[in-house]
Amino acid sequence: MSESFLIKIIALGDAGTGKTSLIRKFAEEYFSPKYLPTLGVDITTTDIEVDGQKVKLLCFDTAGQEHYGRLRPQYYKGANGVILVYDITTRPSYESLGRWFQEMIREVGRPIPTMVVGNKVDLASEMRQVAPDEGRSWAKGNGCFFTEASAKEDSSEKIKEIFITVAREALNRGIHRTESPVH
Ligand code: G3D
Ligand code: MG
Repeated sequence: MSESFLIKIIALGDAGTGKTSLIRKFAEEYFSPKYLPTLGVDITTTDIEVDGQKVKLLCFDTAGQEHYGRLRPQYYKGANGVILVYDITTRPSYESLGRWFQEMIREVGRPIPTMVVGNKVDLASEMRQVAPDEGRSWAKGNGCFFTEASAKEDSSEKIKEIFITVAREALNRGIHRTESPVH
């Protein structure tokens, strides 16, 4: 039996970009979020396999309050990976990427595997405000993975790849834990 790893992924990005929707779509088949009122976060736990390794993934999501002030350090504490979300139809959410990324590095203490997600691509033809190349080049410049996605229309399998990519990178870099960060 292989050892089971724990990986904590935190969702970052402006309110309304689709963080909660992405996590729900990813965890559709297992969805059972636990709300921890003391932290002001939703935690979704899923057991997945990454390249034959068993991984317990804990997805931390802000419970509607992106600016959670004094709770912030606990949200970031022990994070092993990030999904950093902007909305391709709302340019300011793209312009916020740097602020979220810097805050993450400050709180976690080092860069950790990060996937930048340009969400709501189903609305691209009518409402796009950020070109795919802009997202891609921001991600590349900051050492992050990049994808565009639609939490609304993409399959659960496709959204799952976002989380698996981050988890795989964390495993490859030895950034994981064997004990739950949730007490
Ligand atoms: P957040 O958790 O980042 O704040 P949410 O974002 O997941 O709550 O999503 C904010 C709104 O955007 C929701 O609409 C949600 O349904 C919508 N949304 C999320 N992802 C997508 C997407 O890929 N495409 C489209 N078209 N909409 C999306 P409401 O109206 O419920 O506020
Ligand atoms: Mg939310």
